[in-house]
Amino acid sequence: MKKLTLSLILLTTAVVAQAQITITDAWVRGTVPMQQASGAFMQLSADKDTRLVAAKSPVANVVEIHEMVMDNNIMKMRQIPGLDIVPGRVLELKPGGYHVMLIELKQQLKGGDVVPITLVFEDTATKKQFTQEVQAPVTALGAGNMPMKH
Ligand SMILES: [Cu+2]
Repeated sequence: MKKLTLSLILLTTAVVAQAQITITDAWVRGTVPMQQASGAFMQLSADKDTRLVAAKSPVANVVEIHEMVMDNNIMKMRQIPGLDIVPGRVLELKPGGYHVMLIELKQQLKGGDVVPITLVFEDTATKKQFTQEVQAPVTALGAGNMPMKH
């Protein structure tokens, strides 16, 4: 099965160019010492139907894609297998909505730090996976509602 998938990928890469992904306004919420998890947020757009299927970062052992859902009037978050990016529309990852969850943090995330995040995408048509890295600055705790400093 794996062999078949691989040859299929090789076959399609030759004729189809990879989608262009634009990532803007990426940021990570700062943490207090010993905090286990945090969220990363950004805006994603693509010139072809693409799916965000995974993410990784050197600051966390586990990275998941999450959504927020109402469960008995309580906002909860849960893992989802992926997020579709439709050309011409911006997919927004924001507090209270979709986010990239950094779990089992290896270090405290402080304001001014920059967190590299590797996003794994899948071309919806070809099923070909590719990665793109984004450097997400850490927003200090409590600074979320403040205007940007220059
Ligand atoms: Cu989450």
